Amino acid sequence: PTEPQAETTTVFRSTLPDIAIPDHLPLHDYVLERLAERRDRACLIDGATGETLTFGDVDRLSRRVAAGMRAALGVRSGGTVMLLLPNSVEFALAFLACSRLGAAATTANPLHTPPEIAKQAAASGATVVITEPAFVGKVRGLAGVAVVATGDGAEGCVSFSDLLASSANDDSAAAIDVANDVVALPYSSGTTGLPKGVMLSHRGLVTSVAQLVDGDNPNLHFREDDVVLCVLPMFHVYSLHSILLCGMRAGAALVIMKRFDTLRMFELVKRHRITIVPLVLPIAVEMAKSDAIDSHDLSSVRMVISGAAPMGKELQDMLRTKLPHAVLGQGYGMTEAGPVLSMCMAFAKEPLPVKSGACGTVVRNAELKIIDPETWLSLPRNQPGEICIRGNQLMKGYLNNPEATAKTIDSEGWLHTGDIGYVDDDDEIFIVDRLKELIKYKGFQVAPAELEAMLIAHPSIADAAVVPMKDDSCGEIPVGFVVTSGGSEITEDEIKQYVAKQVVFYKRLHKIFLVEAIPKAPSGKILRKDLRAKLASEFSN
Ligand code: 4UV
Repeated sequence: PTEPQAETTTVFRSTLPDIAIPDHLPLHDYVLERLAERRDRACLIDGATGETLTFGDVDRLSRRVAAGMRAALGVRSGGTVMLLLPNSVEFALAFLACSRLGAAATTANPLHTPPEIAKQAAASGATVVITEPAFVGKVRGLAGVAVVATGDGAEGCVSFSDLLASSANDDSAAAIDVANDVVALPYSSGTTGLPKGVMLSHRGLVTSVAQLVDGDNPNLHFREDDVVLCVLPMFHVYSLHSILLCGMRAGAALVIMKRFDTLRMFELVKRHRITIVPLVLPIAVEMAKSDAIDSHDLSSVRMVISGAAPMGKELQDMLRTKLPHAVLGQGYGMTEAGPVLSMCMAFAKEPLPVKSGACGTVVRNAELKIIDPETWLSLPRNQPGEICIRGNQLMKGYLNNPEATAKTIDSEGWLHTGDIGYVDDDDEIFIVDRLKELIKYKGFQVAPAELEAMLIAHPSIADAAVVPMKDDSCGEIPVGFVVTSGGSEITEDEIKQYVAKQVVFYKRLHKIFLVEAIPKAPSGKILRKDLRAKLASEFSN
């Protein structure tokens, strides 16, 4: 009985059969495949104005934007365009336009600071940035980059309305190599280090969308008569994929909200009879705690999806009592995984019962395994280990970083997520811990390496480490351990300010602990587990 179980790999698969995926189609053709029968149906609804674009409008206007970008800005197959936009109709049109041109859209949060934007623009090789007039000041100085501003435009910029009015010919449609051409280039730090460009190909995204919404019994059953709330930011892969692309493929209408506001959201649900609400933990917390939830008619909501960060059983149960008409469940995604690894089976056309706290069952046309992080040996059901996934939906790799790619996707094609979880007797996945350094603040990524480099660059700081601290409303908050240089009198507040000035709001350090030394392994690697344990015991409250 001491026999090693080496050669046997326990591979978990969806409980649904595999499906045929039309992965020969470029992404835009795939999501608009049934255009002819949906031309007059609502596709994008601007939540603020009620203005509605039909599928026909979206098709026509995205062609114009593509033609305009080609003619006025020289965007070609293989090029890169940065979308620095809040949720908007323009985001959707520009994304589809890039797809049509065979160009990659690299998405970024418009609240990023100018240095953060400049870094991504340069690393991604973007030659065009599309943004709102309010953010033009952040990108004016970028060398070799043309700026497009939405609305009436801004001085020195190409205006988005001019692209929309383009009469340029679009019959020069790009020949797209679906397996190789990158259509989306979101940035993610993955399991370690600094943010990197994640190359998602046409084939990868088509596969991932199909895994959710295609087939006779879709895992995520979006219908043509569904109205999906789009409040999660489209620049993050969760919303881009599971709201915009899945919604369009299924023929549902999207109600676009620029920024989250509980009351406004309840009003929009009522006005548009919204049926599907994808959210992240902090929105779920706000909803569940809001007194207004009881005085608004939310009975149209039939599905509430939570993802991007853990949602505990308690919150899930609380939300369930507030929204008795809705099915509640989780999706589990990771940018590099294409992005979706698993989805709640209660969302299927033929739903299955699920447990609170589970984050779904592995998607179809994919393989998932759980391994011992030390030995890489595969583990059986109910034993926690590192979650690995394999399939055509995975990223092609990190842009210009084969070394980081090889550390994430092994030679057998398995992507190592850095998440610790197990698969139970009913094939449901539970995430219990994170092996990787990544911090998730309200579902947003915070890369410790980025903040550590910034801290160490300060003349009064000798060493630093950044780790997550549990937080009820944000999920996790980044906190820093800092060793000051000899004789320095720098205060915790000064350190916090120094970082806050350079980064977007969600990367700010919430607490600083001045310490004598940062615990490190002989290799020099920060012992993050020790610091997390220290936080949990000594520094809590
Ligand atoms: O790379 P990323 O920022 O990616 C995401 C994507 C989430 C999605 C995408 C499509 C969906 O339909 C959906 O439901 C969710 O978050 O961060 C990846 C890491 O976030 C943690 C985990 O550590 C990933 O490696 N994470 C994501 N989803 C969950 C989660 C979850 N449901 N429970 C716990 N942790």
